[in-house]
Amino acid sequence: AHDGAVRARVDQLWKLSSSYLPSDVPSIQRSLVKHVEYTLARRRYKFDRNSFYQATAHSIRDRLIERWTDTQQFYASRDGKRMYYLSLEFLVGRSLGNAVSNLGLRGAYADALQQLGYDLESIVAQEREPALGNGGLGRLASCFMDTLATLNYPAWGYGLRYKYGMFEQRIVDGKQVEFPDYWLTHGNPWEVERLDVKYLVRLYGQVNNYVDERSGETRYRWEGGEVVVAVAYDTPIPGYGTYNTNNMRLWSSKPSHEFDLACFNAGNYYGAVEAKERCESITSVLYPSDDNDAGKALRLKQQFFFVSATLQDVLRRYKKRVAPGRTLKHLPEKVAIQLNDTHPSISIPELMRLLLDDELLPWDDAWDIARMTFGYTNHTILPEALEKWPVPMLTELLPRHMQIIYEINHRFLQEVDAMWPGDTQKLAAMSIIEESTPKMVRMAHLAVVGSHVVNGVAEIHTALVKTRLFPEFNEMYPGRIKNVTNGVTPRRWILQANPAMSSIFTSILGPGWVNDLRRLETLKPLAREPSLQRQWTHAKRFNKERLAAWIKANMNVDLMPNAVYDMQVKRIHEYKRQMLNILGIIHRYATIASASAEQRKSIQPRVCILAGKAAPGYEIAKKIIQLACGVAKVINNDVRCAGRLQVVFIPNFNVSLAELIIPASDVSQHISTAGMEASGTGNMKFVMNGGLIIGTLDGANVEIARAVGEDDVFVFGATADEVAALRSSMHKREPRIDERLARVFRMIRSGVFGSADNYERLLDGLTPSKDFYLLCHDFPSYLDAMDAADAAYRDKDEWTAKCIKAACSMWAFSSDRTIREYARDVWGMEPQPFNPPHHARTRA
Ligand code: T68
Repeated sequence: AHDGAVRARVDQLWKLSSSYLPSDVPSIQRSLVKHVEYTLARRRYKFDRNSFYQATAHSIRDRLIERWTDTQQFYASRDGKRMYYLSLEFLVGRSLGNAVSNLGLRGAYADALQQLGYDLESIVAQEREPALGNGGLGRLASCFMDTLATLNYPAWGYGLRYKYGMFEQRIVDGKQVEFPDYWLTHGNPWEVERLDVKYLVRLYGQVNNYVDERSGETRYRWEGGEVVVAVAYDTPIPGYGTYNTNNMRLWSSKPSHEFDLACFNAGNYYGAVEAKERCESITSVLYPSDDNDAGKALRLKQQFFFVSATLQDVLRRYKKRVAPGRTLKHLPEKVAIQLNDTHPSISIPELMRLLLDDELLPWDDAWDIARMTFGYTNHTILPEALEKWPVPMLTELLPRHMQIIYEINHRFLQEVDAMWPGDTQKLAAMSIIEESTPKMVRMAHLAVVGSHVVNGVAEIHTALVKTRLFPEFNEMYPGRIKNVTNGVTPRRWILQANPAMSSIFTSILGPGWVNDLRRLETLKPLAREPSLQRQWTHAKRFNKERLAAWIKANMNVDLMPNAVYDMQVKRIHEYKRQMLNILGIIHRYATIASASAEQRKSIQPRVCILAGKAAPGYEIAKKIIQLACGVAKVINNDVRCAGRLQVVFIPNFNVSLAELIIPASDVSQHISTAGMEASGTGNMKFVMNGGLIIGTLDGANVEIARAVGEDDVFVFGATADEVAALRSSMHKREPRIDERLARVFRMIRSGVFGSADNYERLLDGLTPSKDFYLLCHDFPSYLDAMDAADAAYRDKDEWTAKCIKAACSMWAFSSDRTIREYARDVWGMEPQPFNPPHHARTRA
């Protein structure tokens, strides 16, 4: 507590410094030069591009920090409800371009840099993106962070600061090879290390009990074991067109001091060093698997370490704000915690432990608080991706949590029995504990029981969650399972990724469309106007050339500019069916190869682009990449394909590449076996950027088709219900397959794309009686959909009109719509717009 005189002096100093940093061009330039000299300690006139990136980042960071600290102080003073988004992954992408754009300083920084000999875009491209996520789930978390700030919601993201993010993928001899991603090599100007914000996290140890003298009840204490320290690293998250700046807090593990000393005192030097390494290893690496590596002890440690530090931090903040009569019972009025999949679901027993053992609350009170605080988002119904932890592992690492889980389950099963007396099948199906050897804890069941809302991420997905994944839970807790369809932020995925298209929107509508995507609807009646069509076609051409230039520079392939750009970029998975795409490409190749030179002229030129990482242990997915590369090599070197067909597998797909690739697409493929892709978010990004989709009736495709009109989405394949029926009759399927597909198989088997031995396992899974992903079944209708797309593309004006109408129908897939729904239906939270005192505002 400062005395009044000190406060007054600080106020005075702050006012003297004329409030927020000025952002006119000369002031920005002064700040750049100052950062080169003082922050980077470089010679004043010796600027290289990377120093300039660093200096620009620091200059922007200063402008973020003042808004950020003031926003946080404002939230604290308002004492409204806050939301904490708990995610083991955040795929933030590059920050510099996002920050200049969200702060409305793109023009000023571009001018400032230009006069100093640099182009803003090339400076922005210097940044190495942190890859702290696998795919859609991690990117969704970052889209949500952008929207939460933009819509002025008081929300924080919590996650882990992995030293090694998602591996770097290189293609060596036509195969994926993984390289470590040490993304911190050149430092990270966006984070602030908070050495003073740290918590102790316990692992292992034992549970002791004692009798509480006041109440006479038996109480429990978790003691002993190892203690690790969690240190906070904070990153400001600016909103677009608002002063609100939120926080993303990532934890890093460090050894605890006491622990080291204990070992040293015992004279065990090597033991101390080893223990230190073990502590630091907790946050060393992101698990690069987007289903899940069941039973990896380090992954469970990561999850608990994350949750324990986060809940301590959340409770400390809650308790700091004393209001008359407020107790922990009121926690759910002030705090909402959203669990991004089950990965942080050990939060539920951890919050129970804190309330029971530290706060000494009765069980029922603790349970009501926990349940009303948590919401759980499910991102998959695939059985292999549902997290389960072996009871022996949990018991050893988190003995008190295991006890609490048993107690939760005991009480829950009593409820089940009351609802369905004597129904042992129901008990077995719903139990949080699976009675296998060893027994397993079903984290999804724990999350459903311990949350007040469970949500799926697209309508069809939520329907399947209700009917197939949790039917009994849905019956027992009617209304608890809700749908909140995913969305993506138009700031990154339209405004930043596609300046060419954005400037068309802004020139007609003004800048307001960026946070009110509904305004694009007014352009739909203009879709056939020649002047709009001309601008649109130019923008698409510009984006194709931008991508082609990158591919030329990085892969030395010359792409045809006048072709259909057809893309499938996402994690490699059997259910996503990149294989179906490749089989289709081979079929197209066969058609071209067997055509006469004259016939070939009438074939629509096409550039097929694939990209995506395979989990390092997922052999089939790696083979799919190998086949894609093999096919690309053959087709690109076959003169018969010249001017007709090219195939490129772009290595190391990440957020930055997505921003380059997506705006260049004419069509993209979202072709998962129906019922298997929870939502997909790439599908939304492609349509927003003026591409049409070829897809199955799966995930958000269904809703996109409804929004843009069924005629403008090329739909094919079995529906989710048909898939279920087809699978159950699989064993009696005839072995006959489509003749065109048989020809494709023969080509692969004859070694056209490299030794057939490489692909035997791939093809083996594709006989009709084993074809779990239904490639054989869907292949003919897939080709029909591709033909329909080709035919539609021939009428250029009509195609352009379709693209304009589709892109301008996408408002519901903005994460702004998604977050408003969560705020209303799950979090019960209101926006808290922060406006700095008038004298503090920047005049640009
Ligand atoms: C994706 N899930 C869904 N998981 O597949 C996609 N999993 O349909 C959906 O659009 C997206 O989530 C957002 O809802 C994932 O990306 C993972 O990355 C993952 C990571 C670790 C463990 C399990």
